[in-house]
Formats: sequence, structure tokens, C-alpha cells
Amino acid sequence: MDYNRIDSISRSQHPNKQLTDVQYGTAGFRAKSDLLDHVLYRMGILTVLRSKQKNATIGLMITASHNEEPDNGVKLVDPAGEMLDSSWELIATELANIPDSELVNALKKIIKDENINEDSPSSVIIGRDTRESGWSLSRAAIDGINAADGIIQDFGIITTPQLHYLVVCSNTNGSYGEPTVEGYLLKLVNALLSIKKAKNNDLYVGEIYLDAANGVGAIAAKEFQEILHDNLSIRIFNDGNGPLNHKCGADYVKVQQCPPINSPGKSLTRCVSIDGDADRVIYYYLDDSDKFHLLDGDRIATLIASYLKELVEESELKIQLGLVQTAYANGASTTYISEFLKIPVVCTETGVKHLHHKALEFDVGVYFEANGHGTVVVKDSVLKMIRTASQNMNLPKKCRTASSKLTSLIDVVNQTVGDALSDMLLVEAILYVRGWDIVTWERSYTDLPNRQLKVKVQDRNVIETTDAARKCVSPSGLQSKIDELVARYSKGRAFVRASGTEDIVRVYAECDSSSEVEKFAAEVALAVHQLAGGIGPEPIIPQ
Ligand code: G16
Repeated sequence: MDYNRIDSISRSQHPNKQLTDVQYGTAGFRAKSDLLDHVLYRMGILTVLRSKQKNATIGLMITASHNEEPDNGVKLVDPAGEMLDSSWELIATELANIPDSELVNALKKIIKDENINEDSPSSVIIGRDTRESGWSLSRAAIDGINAADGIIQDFGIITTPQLHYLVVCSNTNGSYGEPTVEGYLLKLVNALLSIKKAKNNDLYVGEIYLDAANGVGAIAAKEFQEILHDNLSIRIFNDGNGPLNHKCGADYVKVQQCPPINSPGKSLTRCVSIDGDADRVIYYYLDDSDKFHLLDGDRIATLIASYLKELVEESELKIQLGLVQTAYANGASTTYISEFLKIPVVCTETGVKHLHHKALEFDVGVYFEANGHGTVVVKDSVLKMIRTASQNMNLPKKCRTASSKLTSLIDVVNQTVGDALSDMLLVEAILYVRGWDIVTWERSYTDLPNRQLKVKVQDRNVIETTDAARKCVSPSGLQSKIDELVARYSKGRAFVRASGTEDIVRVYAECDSSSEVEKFAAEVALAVHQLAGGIGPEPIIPQ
């Protein structure tokens, strides 16, 4: 590599002004966009090194996902479509923060420590969401990739899950799918249409209203609609004419527990909200009395897992099914999964990178965060077994048919990462085959009332947790205060953790009383404010 060139471009065009340190968090770097130029240049170089080390294509996605427009960020994607390995997250953080004068030596050290052959080829796929700052940040990443002599495929504005799909297709010689956006759209739509033969079925009506968070998902949803024709009508709103993720999108609807701006007022309409880069999805509707009902990631996970379980049993194949959640999962969903569905369920830390890896331990692993981020992963050997069984004429017809239905269902899934639009098509497929409307779907269990709050503190890193974020070990005294509050509420549960995508501490509380849950959450938030260096006004406890 030409280190002089790397150094001179760094100093002249993408200097580290050392305004503030950035960290590779829950899903990459995320900060105000004007702090990120040098980070993107350096991540461009780092992806080239990672590509040389893995001898495979690496992905670089410029997005701040659910955050509002002034933020931006970057997620790096490893060869199998998974998030960057955690050991490289540390390398990335160090590289992003060092002064310009140390850049070349830091790169040489990475090459030595990681045993990278500088002469290996390298290839990087890049994409960005619709944020205005995305274009110049993508130029910075491209400068970094070029400076390190990497080969670039720039797909411009695409969704995060499309980028993950493209990386996997490139690394599997097309066996997962064609490495183009069109290949992605056709793969998912064809799989859906092999299941869904008509627009309506019993209570199921093939029409949904989609809140696209004014983000890139609106573009992808329009492309889906063009090839879905009238098999599914997607009525898109918040399609890019308003501010990104502002009073709309999956995160807003989930956390505020209310419809997004511009939502149709019609009762019992099946509505879907996705986030700014289209990797999260939740459903909601208003009932006859205009009461808001949320069907979040837990609900989507249970719908998918219960249908998969039914098909696995019918196929008589020996397949171990499992479900992965985080501490944010509603307690009622976890009880329903373990006691009614009788599917093994495990809890991991927040962040799809944690859930994805845990899900890979099952033959078929369904993972979902309550915020709507999730997918299904299937072991290659298991997929092969299912496909073979679907064509084995020696098996009873019932078993063959179930295997064949399993194959089609798995094809609707973007296994590479949580994908709002693929998940939405999967939900639509299951509701269709079951002949369910959204009310029937919701009947499976009743959520415990819950509330999430954000607390601003001087330094969110003072919050340290263990046990998949369910216990707080620092600052001292905070967990015992939380335990004391939890004990006051029937079916009470609460935890706090530092966000890895926003400069805040998150608070979650649930209990069996909707009239008390706001008070409960505010009390926990107040404890954080008092014991963890809160700034700004103290949370107000409702009377
Ligand atoms: C990212 C991660 C998710 C995580 C979310 C919130 O989502 O991919 O796994 O749940 O951040 O993380 P935190 O609570 O640490 O802020 P997205 O959609 O913003 O990329």
C-alpha cells in the first residue's frame, strides 16, 4: 500500500479535527454527521484490510438508522452478512480516534497484528441511506478505499438489509441470490408469490398501510410494489416528503406507543412502520374506539415461530427450533413462547450482532428485538434436509407438503440480517395462509403494560450492566434502588442500560397495571438521574 498517499489524503482532505471521541457502538459509529468525515475515510481503509484478511467482500453502510436527520453513522458488514466481528470493533474505534500523525503506524500495526497480506485482493460494497450528509460521507469512504487500492462497488442509496444481501451474494458466488438490487426484490417477491396465490383469504385482506419513516425504505417499498402488482397493495405514507424518522418510523411508534404522523385514521386497518434504513418493522392498528394496538418485534417473532413449529411438526423432520430475545421482550411474550409454544427461548444483550450469533446455535433460529429488528436463520445442512424431504416421494404427502411450505417460507426471509420489508412479506405470507386479520393475530397473548424512557446523563458509560443488561453493576446503589421499586409492582420488571446509538441511558419498565406503569418507569428514570449524573430536568413522577 502507498502509505504516503494514505497519509497525505488523510491530512489534506479528511483530517481528524479531534473534536470528540467516537465509539463503535451497538451498530457501528453514530454521531452528528459533521464529526464523521475522517471516520469514514479511515473505515474505507479498514474495510480494505478486513477484505484482504478474510479474502472476501466486506460491506460498508452509511446510515444512522432510527436516529434523526442530523446524525449519521457507518456499519461494517462481515463476509457472511453478519455485523463486524467484535474484536475488530475495538480496532475500528482506536483507528477512528487517533491523531492524523499516528494513522500510518496504526495501519501498519493492524496489518502485522492481524496477519494481513498486503498483496491480497480486496473488494468493498458500499451503500448509504437517504440522509443529505450521506453523499459526502460516501465520498470520504471511497477516498479511503481508493487510497488503500481496494476495489469498490458503490450501490448508492439502498437499504441496510439490501447491502447485507449484496455482500452475502458476492461471497457465495450467487448461490444465495443474484448480487443486484433487482435480484433481491425478485427473490423475495417470487418466494412470497409461491405461497400467496390470491389477494385475500378468509379474514386476510391483501392491503397494508406503510409508514416508511421518510427514509430509504420508501424507495424499496415502491420497487416491491411494482413487481407485486395487486397481489399485495402497499399504501406508502411518510414516503420521503417529511423529515426522516421525525414523529414517524418504527422506533417512534414502538417507544411512544402511538401512531406516526399522517397515519390513516380508519379503524382495523393493518399498518406497518419501518425505520430510516429499513431494518426494523412493527405493526399497529386502531380499534373501533380508536384505541392504539401495537404488534411489535415480539409479536412478529411469535407469529413466525409458531407457524414454523407447526410446519416442522407436520414434516416430521428432526429440527431444533429456538427463539432469541433481549431484555426488552415483553414478559408476556416470553411466557407465551416457553409455556404455550414450548420453544426454547434465550435472552442476549441488545444489538442484532448478539442475537444473530445466538440464533445460529439452533437448526432454525428466530431472533427478534422488541423494537422490530430480527430475522430467521437456518443452518445450511438443515435447509438442504428440508429441500430434499420436500421432493422425497417415499415420504407421506403430508410430510412432503409441510417441507415444501417450509422451503417457500424460508425463501421469503432475508437471512443475512433483520430486514423490515422481507419481515413484512413474511408476516403477510403467514397471515394469508392462516386467513387471519390483525385482531386475530393479536389474540395469542396480552402484552404487559410497559414504558421506555430516555435519561440524559453527563457520561452514559458510568452505567455498566451484566446478565444481558438485566442487572446494573455500576453506579453502585442503582440496582438495589431498582430492585426496591420493582418489588412495589405486581409482575414488575425494570432495567437500565446505556444506549449504543444515542447519547442517553435507556430505561425499561413493565408491570401488570397500565395505570401504574408510567409512574414505575418515571421512578426508575429518576433513580438513574440521581445516581448516574443526570443532566437537565429530573423526570416527573405522575401522581
Ligand atoms: C440498532 C441495533 C439494534 C438496537 C438499536 C438500539 O438499531 O442494530 O440491534 O436494538 O440500535 O440500540 P441502543 O439501545 O444501544 O441504542 P438501528 O435500527 O438503530 O440500527
